[in-house]
Amino acid sequence: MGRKIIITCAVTGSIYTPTMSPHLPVTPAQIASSSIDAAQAGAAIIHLHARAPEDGRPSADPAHFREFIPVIDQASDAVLNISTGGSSLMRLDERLAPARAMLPEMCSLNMGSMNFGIFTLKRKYENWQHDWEPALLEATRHTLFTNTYEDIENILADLGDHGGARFEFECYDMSHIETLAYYLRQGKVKTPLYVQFVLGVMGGIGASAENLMAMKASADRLLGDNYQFSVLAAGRHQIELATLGVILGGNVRVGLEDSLTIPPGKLATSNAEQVRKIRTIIEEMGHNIATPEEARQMLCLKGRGAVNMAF
Ligand code: KMH
Ligand code: ZN
Repeated sequence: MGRKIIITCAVTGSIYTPTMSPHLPVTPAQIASSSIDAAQAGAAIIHLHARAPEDGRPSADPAHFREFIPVIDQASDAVLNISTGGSSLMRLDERLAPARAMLPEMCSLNMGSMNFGIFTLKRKYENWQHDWEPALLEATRHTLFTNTYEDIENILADLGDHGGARFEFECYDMSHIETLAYYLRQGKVKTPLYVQFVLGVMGGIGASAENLMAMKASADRLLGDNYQFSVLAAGRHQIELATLGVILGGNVRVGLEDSLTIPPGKLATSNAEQVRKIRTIIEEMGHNIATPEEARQMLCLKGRGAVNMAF
């Protein structure tokens, strides 16, 4: 018998920039329609960042989220998962503002401070649409993505205990699973934990099958039966490592936030195209995709009725 597998689609993020793909959604209308299309294609969870409408730079301004959240909410019953990572260059209070206002069913929680190097993407492009693009990429050479213990605890208390959100625990390396296990032992996190194994970000663990299997073995040892997992591989290994994630018993995350391409090495023309690709693989393996309602049950989410969509 097949399993129910949750597809998350992360539609825009803060890594890639408008010059890199004409298909990256950056305006509120594009983010809304791309999210709705991804949900229709089979994504039960939409992971959301915002961008400034005038030039597409990463934004955590709640006003920018407000321009697309109600549109997605009207057209789809997908779980809306709000990033608390924002961009590695934002201050923590900026990063948290949209989730604090919206009190979503789910939000991301990055499990450690790290280098988050996207400066190497610069060398592939020459004619930038906006000056902020190469400047933002270069800035990651000398900045840290800060997620201290205190930051993590504040997010757990504020958005989790108070706001009722469950978390996509973003683990970029084995050490982040150790940190999550510490909070499990302390009784500070609710089960089932939803662990996102993040591979392929420069500064975190590399995108390889061996590394994914090592992450899974580590989580099995440290978290036991208390967790479910999903796999995200940044860059061109996105689909193949998501496929391995399915084989290993997990769920998947795709989307243009993490990879602009689709096998065999072409630019993906939409988020929905990546969702359809992984959905086909899941179904060919004899599994089913989870609906948003099934994802809510699997992850014990509070339900969309408890979200402040009119924030
Ligand atoms: N793009 C992922 C590698 C977040 O939003 O909190 C990281 C991410 C972080 O999704
Ligand atoms: Zn994100």
